[in-house]
Amino acid sequence: MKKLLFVPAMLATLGASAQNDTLLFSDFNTDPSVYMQIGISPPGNSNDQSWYSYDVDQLPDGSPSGRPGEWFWTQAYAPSDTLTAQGVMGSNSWTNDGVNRVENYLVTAAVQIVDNQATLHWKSAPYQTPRYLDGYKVLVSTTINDVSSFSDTLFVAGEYASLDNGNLPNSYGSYTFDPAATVNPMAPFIHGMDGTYTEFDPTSDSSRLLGVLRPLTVSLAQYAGQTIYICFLHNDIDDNLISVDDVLVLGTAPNGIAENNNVFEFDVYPNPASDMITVKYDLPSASDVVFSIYDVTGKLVRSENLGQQASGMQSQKVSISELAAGVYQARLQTSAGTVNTRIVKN
Ligand SMILES: [Ca+2]
Ligand SMILES: [Ca+2]
Ligand SMILES: [Ca+2]
Repeated sequence: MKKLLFVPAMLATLGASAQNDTLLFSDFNTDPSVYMQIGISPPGNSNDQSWYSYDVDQLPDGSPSGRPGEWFWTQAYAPSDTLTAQGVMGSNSWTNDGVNRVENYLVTAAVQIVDNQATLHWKSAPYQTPRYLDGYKVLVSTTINDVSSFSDTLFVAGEYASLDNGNLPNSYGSYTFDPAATVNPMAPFIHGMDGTYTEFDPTSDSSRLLGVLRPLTVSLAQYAGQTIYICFLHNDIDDNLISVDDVLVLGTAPNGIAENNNVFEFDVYPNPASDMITVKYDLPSASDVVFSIYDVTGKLVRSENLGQQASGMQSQKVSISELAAGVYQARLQTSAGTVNTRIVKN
């Protein structure tokens, strides 16, 4: 009887893992400029392996802080939840312009969606809510990555529009929120309205709570069989800041788990390995290089900044002796793109 129970459990585990490969992941805990073009307009490529952060509105920061016009890497502002936020992408809407919206695009690398099991996960937090709550959208392009190609709306977070009456921190009913910036049939998500993922801010007035990074998920089933780009569009009229963290796409990897479909040579050997591995790669151009290892749930378990490397064939030894036995995805992030390969720890 025990054996009969054991076998189906094994099968269920194997089945689940095939749909939980990490197709895309960034926790922004290390400098994203290794794989992200910051301040550069996405060029309209298909199958582009770079991320892009681009400031369409070009409105200057209205605060004295001199913050960047596009999504920027930061440890400040966003998350009062310091346990989970070692680095996020933040974006500023404080422009003192009551008419024009900021229009800041954070565009992911291309991701190939094999079947209808794929899901997008991320976290977001406003710097302040309900007053000065920033809104944003999650968009998808199924073609190329220029900003005008993001025709699908997956998710909308509403923004602060006005204070109607009263001045109480938890009284969301005292505020109005613009749900979508444009006409959209989707019910808006309002950060903090359900009373969760906020913290009292003792340094601020009573109309402002701090946002805490909140996990969010949407299905990508409609994109089965397509290669897509995902975009976080910060499209808010003059308020404050929003942060995004832990952008993750889970699904079935093309041609089985985490196949090496890379833009340049990337090998790890021996594989399987128990102690030391050699990471070998052929850089098309000089680049900063970050080597990371993720488990099958997409959790980062190891990250090593290998620093600036010359072009050509390079190799580095990395210890994996502390990892538990199992299947992992090894990832190399470079200015030429992000490459992945599957490794097994004995
Ligand atoms: Ca901007
Ligand atoms: Ca982070
Ligand atoms: Ca606003």
